Amino acid sequence: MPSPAQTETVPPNPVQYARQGRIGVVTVDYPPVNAVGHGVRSGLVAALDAGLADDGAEALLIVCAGRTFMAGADIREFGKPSAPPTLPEVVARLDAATKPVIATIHGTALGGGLEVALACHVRIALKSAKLGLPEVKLGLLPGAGGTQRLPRLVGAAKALDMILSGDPVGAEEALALGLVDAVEDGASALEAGLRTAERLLSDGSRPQPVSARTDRIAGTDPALFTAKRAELAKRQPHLFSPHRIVDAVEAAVTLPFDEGTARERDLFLACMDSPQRAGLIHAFFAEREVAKVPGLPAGTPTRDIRKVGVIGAGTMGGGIAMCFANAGIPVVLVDSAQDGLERGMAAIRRNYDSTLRKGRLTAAQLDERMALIHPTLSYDELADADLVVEAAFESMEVKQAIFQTLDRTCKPGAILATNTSTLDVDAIAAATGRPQDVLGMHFFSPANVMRLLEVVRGAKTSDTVLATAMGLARRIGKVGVAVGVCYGFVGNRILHQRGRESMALVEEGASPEQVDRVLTEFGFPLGHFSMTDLAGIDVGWRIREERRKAGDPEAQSPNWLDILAERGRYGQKTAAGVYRYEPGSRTPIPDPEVAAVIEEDRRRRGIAPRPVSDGEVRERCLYAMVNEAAKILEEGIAARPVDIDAIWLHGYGFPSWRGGLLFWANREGLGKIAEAVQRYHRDIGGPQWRPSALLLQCAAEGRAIGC
Ligand code: 3H9
Repeated sequence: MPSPAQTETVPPNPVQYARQGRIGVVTVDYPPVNAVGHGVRSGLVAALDAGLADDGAEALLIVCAGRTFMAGADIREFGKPSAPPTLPEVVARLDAATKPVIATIHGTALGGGLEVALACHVRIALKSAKLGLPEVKLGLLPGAGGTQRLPRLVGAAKALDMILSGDPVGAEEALALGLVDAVEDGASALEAGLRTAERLLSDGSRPQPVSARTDRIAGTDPALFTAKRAELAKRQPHLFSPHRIVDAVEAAVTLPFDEGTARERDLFLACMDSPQRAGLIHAFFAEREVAKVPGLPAGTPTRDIRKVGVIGAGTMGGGIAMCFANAGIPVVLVDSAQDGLERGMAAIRRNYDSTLRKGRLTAAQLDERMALIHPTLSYDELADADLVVEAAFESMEVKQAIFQTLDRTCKPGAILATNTSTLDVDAIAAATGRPQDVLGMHFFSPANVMRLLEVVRGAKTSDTVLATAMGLARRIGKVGVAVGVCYGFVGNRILHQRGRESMALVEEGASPEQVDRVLTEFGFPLGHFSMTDLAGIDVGWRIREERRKAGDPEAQSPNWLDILAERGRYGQKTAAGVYRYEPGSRTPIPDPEVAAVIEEDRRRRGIAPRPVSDGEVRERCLYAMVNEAAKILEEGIAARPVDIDAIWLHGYGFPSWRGGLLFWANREGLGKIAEAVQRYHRDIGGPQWRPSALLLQCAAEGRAIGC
């Protein structure tokens, strides 16, 4: 074993050099994730110089302190002038080191962090480590040799898969692929690295730098790149960086290393300049920013959630139960009818079976998760639950009755949450004697898949209850966003405006297909009407019925969607809705029967259809959303623009490369949007086009919303 440390520390932090016996140890310590920012880059060069100049050091070892290896370049520096040394310069120095350099990886080696490891001569991973190049998720490509070195280790096809998906691989898979040289279990990164370094020195072997290897790329079939380009043109036509990734990996197999690296640099800089990079990085930080709720102090006490109840075994309730079971939390699933309960459990089982078939779950995990969900008809079994989420029928009477029962049944301190999407959380809370323990937890369908969770704070919800729900959101892998009480909260309130314009456009002369095409061309995965078919037309129909009963003047006259619902056309689940569907297919097919219903509806309302341009569809759908979002901010229902961005990114498939609704609006130009909103207010009228005061003010002052 090496002798205890003989310290020859090179200041400054965050990278230190110290010798242990004949091994020079370079330690990166830059919390929270050892991002390779300017200080780390300079520190790495200084520590490398120190190690190379240290006659006592025969090999060098790079390890990281804290929870992870370097998790990538420092994203906060992007968009600012890059201070030398750049990351490509750092990795070039490592590659050319005259002593063997070993990297020991724990936690996650991502992006620029993995590129540092790839430039080392030997890579060791702890068994729990994950390795990947996720730059594509930020609109970038690996810009410090990753596109050139990864194919040299794992072959061009696998490298393309990894860089285009951005998903990491585990240590064992990395070993099988040739990405790492060994996997260590039961040792710290430092111990594993020192052991490997000693072994290497004893063997006297001198591993070749990855840049010098060609065995895995020789003979790569050029058809690989043609096929990838065709696939991307079809599957990701909007995205900029994936196409550049294919170019860069192709350069790895067609050009000498130095030329390939220069090509990678050019392509990287082009991605860096693209607006998609700015949008995707905004989306990355938005996801993390929303966890910090303004006015809710960090460290607010939370309650332990060890057991959860879910009321209602329908599609939503079943999906919600799965969310908790997936996180290892036992669930009591309550329904009022035995057959409803059986259908719900069978649907959950089918869902898990399908995940099993896709290889994303093992049979043992499936059994564990099913065993965590306990179906029952009895509310009494909720007596010791720490949290109950009600996902029953969308009716105030039904929900208030359930909350009265929960108030009687659940232990003091249990949190009572409603999954309502439209009803007043305060009115539901008022049915209990503990409104401070009541809040909304609004999941999005399919609840076990969609990452958004609107955490609806009622007038009396306590800080502890809000903080507990926000923490729980993260624990179950959701993006929790705190919102206030209003009809539809944030997401559906904005969706409602888009829906209203989509309907109006069709009434005036557009077709549902045209509206959907404009929205998918903008980057939404589904158009408004395809989404309606997926969610089920009957859901909105029932909500409108409820509103009609409540005397809402806007909901008085049934629209053409209600007529489709009355005919049993509920959407994908009945293979017919706004579109029709072939058995087993989700591809929407325009249906003349629907065109006739729309025609008939126009006649009934005395509307003479007119041609509607794509530009008008785009403006009316999107600008109405922005106007509503600005009103939501004015009213304090959402605290910050970033909350609205995160809600639309994670709940409604807003294209992440556009950053989010308000990030996009700022780029589109608030002046242009405000002018159009005022024009539509004048020409079309209606409360939806009443301009938001905040929007007008920002436009007049030439500033972005939120600045
Ligand atoms: C790149 O490397 C380009 C190169 O190829 C080329 C260069 C020439 N930088 O997610 P968490 C912050 S591109 C700065 O909550 P977790 C994060 O904002 C980069 N900050 O923790 C948060 O801050 P706060 C490629 C970063 O345990 C805190 O760290 N790399 C960075 O759930 C904790 O983060 C990536 O894309 C960063 N790179 O997950 C990896 N990463 O506490 C991006 C994180 O103030 N990172 N922060 O809110 C991740 O995927 C996850 O953060 C990770 C940890 C898995 C590492």
